[in-house]
Amino acid sequence: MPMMNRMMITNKEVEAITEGDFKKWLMGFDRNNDGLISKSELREALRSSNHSRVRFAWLKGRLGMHAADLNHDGFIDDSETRALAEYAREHWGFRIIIVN
Ligand SMILES: [Ca+2]
Repeated sequence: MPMMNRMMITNKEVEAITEGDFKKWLMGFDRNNDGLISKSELREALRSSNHSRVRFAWLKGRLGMHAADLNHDGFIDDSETRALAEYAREHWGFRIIIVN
């Protein structure tokens, strides 16, 4: 399991996390250690986040993947985590500080 407590990612009582924290959390679900997040790995990350809005992990994962997978290869790579962080903030209620 990723080191980050699942509640940290969505609990509104808790301070927002940084983009770097989000990336670490996400990459904790890189089960085959290929440096990419697949659809199923993203789904698992969403399920673990335990947020009330994340009830349909399959669909939400699919939409998130669609939004963040900029080169359409079916994976989230290092350069696409920013797009996913922005998507997660807007659509999944994640509290992420994104510094431009
Ligand atoms: Ca992977």
